[in-house]
Amino acid sequence: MRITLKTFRVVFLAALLAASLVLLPVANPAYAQSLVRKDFTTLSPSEIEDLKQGIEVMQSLPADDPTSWLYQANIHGCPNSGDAPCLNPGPIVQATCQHGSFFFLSWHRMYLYYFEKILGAASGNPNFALPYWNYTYPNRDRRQLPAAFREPLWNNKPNPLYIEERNDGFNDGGALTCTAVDPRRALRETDFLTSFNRLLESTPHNVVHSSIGGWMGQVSLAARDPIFWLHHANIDRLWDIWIREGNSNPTDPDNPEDRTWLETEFWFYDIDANDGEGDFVTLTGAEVVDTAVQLGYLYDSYETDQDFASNPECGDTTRRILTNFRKEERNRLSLFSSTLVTDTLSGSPKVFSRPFSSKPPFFNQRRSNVEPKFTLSSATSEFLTLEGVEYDPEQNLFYEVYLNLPTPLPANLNPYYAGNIALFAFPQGGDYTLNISDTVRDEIARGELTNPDDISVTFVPAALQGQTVFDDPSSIRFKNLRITAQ
Ligand SMILES: [Cu+2]
Repeated sequence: MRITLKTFRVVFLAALLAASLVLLPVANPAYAQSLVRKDFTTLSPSEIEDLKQGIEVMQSLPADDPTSWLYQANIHGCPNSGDAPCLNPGPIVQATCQHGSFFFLSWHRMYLYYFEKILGAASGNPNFALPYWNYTYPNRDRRQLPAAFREPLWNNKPNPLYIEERNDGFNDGGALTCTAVDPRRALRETDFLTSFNRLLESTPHNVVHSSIGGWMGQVSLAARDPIFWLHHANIDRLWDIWIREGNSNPTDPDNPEDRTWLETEFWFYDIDANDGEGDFVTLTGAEVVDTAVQLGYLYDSYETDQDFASNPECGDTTRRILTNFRKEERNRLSLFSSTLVTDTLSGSPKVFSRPFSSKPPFFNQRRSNVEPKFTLSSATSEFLTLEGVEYDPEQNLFYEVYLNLPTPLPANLNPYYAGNIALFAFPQGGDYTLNISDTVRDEIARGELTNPDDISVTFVPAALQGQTVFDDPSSIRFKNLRITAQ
């Protein structure tokens, strides 16, 4: 059975009672009735049929029906113009997705919860649960779009899982890069509001959106691609993995930020509300912290394979891009003034370094707030900021960021990797900041970084494993590049 809002408090109380008596979660009655969201690759053929069936039914409904595919997608975002404008200008749930805020994880959990009920009802399977795309693996086959999403036809008609607009390559079996899916940086953070939520939103979340591209690369259309929902189920699962590793969500109602996270209400459409008639309802963060007890679902696995170093393919694409670039493109880089950089990242690597050296075309970047003696204490953080970022709304690639890459290139680039720049739902004109402290600290410890003025930054475009040429690259423009210590 599903837990509806009506039964939720009863179930919650029952679970509290049970939890006080029983230590094993499997013995908890609330767990026993949970739906289990499965890894898509483990679904049976009939479960895949149910998924396709449900999507097809939702897609057949008119866009002003709150249970239709377009209405549900428009809750995330909808285009303001063009041939597919916002079709449901309802006052409450249009284009309300939360990104770049500490509601990112909780809002998307609520969104998936109500969507899963609608899709389940449309599928005809009373035990339907939303599957997840488990791409957080070093193995290439896990990083491919599942085969069922790549076949244009299903029973001699269009396959609802197939979206032609995706980046070239993914529908042909191309794979996400290891840097796109690696959740380790996010998972090792310990504070939900200030770091974990934000880092998980960046990688893998934003990076997977930008890599898949097409509809997935744009907030206004992303949820129209069925892989969106499986991608977000995996992000939701990673949140629970982090909890199971001993971390905790905001809990303190006396702390204003915690209270805002716990108590802010968001609107959705619940098919079970109003005695099954369906109605608009609200949920808060406090009501979605325990998926089994409060929402009635679990995941089939809470593990990730994080041994990315064991796959020699990880990092290989970046090496090939940089090797070609260093040989052939070196002289094509522009030279910038020392006080203001206005530059565009667009489909080829860029290196910025200081001080200006005799090796053209490197760039002399003023650096502020640097401590006179170059150490980075544990209390100090180093940030790389792209100021005044503007970008094509339809992103189809992201950038890996490396610090102080040596020449010639080392076999292993990982020690120089500082993170990703992926723009999805990022405010136009805003400052994009990356915490590079860990990489800087490691390079100091290895004796490779001895002078703060010697930092160089390399941006390497990426989308698909093995892709070294970017034919119609989306661009990112910024007004200045800064590195600061705080
Ligand atoms: Cu998303």
